[in-house]
Amino acid sequence: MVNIWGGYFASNQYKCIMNSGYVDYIINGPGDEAFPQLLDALENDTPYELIKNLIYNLEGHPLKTEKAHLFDQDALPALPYDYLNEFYPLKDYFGKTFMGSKTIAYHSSIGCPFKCSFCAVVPIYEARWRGKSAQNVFKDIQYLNKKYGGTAIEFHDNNFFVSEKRVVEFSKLMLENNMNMEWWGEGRIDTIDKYKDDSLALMRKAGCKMIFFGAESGNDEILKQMSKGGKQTGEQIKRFAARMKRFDIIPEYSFVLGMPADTEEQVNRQIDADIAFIKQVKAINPDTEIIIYVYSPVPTEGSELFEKVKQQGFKFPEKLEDWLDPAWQNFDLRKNPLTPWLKPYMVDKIKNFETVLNAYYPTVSDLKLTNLQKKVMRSLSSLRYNNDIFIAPYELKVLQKFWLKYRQPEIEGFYME
Ligand code: B12
Ligand code: SF4
Repeated sequence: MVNIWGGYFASNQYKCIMNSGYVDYIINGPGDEAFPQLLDALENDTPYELIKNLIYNLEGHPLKTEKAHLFDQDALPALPYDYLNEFYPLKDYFGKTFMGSKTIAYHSSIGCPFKCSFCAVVPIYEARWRGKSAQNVFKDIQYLNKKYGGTAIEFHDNNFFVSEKRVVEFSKLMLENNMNMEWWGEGRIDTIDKYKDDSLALMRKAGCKMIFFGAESGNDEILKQMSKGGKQTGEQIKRFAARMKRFDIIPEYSFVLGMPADTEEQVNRQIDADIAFIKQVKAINPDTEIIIYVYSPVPTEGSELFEKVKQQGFKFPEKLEDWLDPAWQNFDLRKNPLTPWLKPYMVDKIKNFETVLNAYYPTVSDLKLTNLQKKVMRSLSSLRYNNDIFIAPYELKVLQKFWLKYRQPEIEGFYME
């Protein structure tokens, strides 16, 4: 039997996978061409060594072939929704979310033109991005709406908003055709902060309800280390939250806490500073949704950040089996990494703050939360939130787990019915 793996984990952690002896080939990044080409080569016993986006072992060492160009997304054949529907009824995948009763998941572009030094997308796409035209995105959405009843959209692109022109064209098409659908996507603060006011107003009118942004940190030095700086600053993050409020678009800000620093005290101080910063953002625009990640390194070889991470003694598992260890699984879920600079009391502090924050400001994306539940949680957590008492919030944790069954959108996606 031949074993072929693909996806972000396989592409980024290829060394231990290829050394494990369980896997013969990895499709490194996009598999749309590489995978069928590899299957052809294996079936017909022809050479596979020149197939792009492939990893295989040569004399016991993993070898990566050249990366393929990202192909023109408009040149791809139309997605075979009707065919898919015969086997996997699409209606089963259109869940009820806070945006609409039947939410479509849609990928309108691949890659990302940026190189944030903590991001798993960078080693795969190497700062390249290609998107479908606004017209083709719209055509698919309209088809899914008319034929299958889709009423809202989650754009799963790494960066839906790279081109203002494309977003504006898409918004115009949605409006001109009275689509009346709400949508969500992921973007960058520094990119969208350059959008014209008219574009933002148009997007909102065309259904743009919430945008996920990597705010990451309020500290400009850290933003620089993450390769976000120069363009994104703490001041801009706050200003932009206020700007989004003006246009009634909910900014969903994701933060990465627990970055390496030279001393334990500095790491701890930065966590406190990030917590204080998040509270400032919330004070500016209380509707801002906050997502908290704990920094889990990805192998962005050559970046200043990854060098620092290695210097501080961090190492990925050398054996594939080690990834099955619950501690490494937690690492992969960005919740409790095994980074040498982060002490257990710091992880507790981050998680406790998250518990209090989610009680005081529950996500709007969890439809099942009742007003009564929100009110109770808010009053129970207000003393803690307002006085920075985050230690041991067991009463909130128990209620979130058993009464609210609180759902964190970053782990399980938006609440769906
Ligand atoms: C949607 C999504 C989610 C949804 C998933 C919903 C669902 N039911 O599927 C939710 C919100 C639940 C989610 C959760 C998480 N996610 Co997520 N998610 C995504 C997102 C936005 C899209 C993934 C997707 O569907 N892509 C569509 C497919 C077709 O594209 P693709 O995966 O790139 O696949 C191509 C190739 O890789 C290859 N390929 C892929 N698989 C295979 C398999 C084989 C055999 C072959 C040959 C080829 C192949 O071919 C495909 C076509 O070219 C990506 C970012 C992105 N835009 O890619 C992040 C992303 C995958 N998620 C990520 C993370 C970190 C998480 C969380 C850990 C976050 C958290 N703290 O909780 C959790 C993990 C949850 C879990 N239990 O595992 C990271 C992964 C980083 C990594 N592995 O190093 C990403 C890349 C985001 C990021 N920039 O950091 N996620
Ligand atoms: S902008 Fe987002 S997707 Fe792009 S490299 Fe940075 S973190 Fe990754």
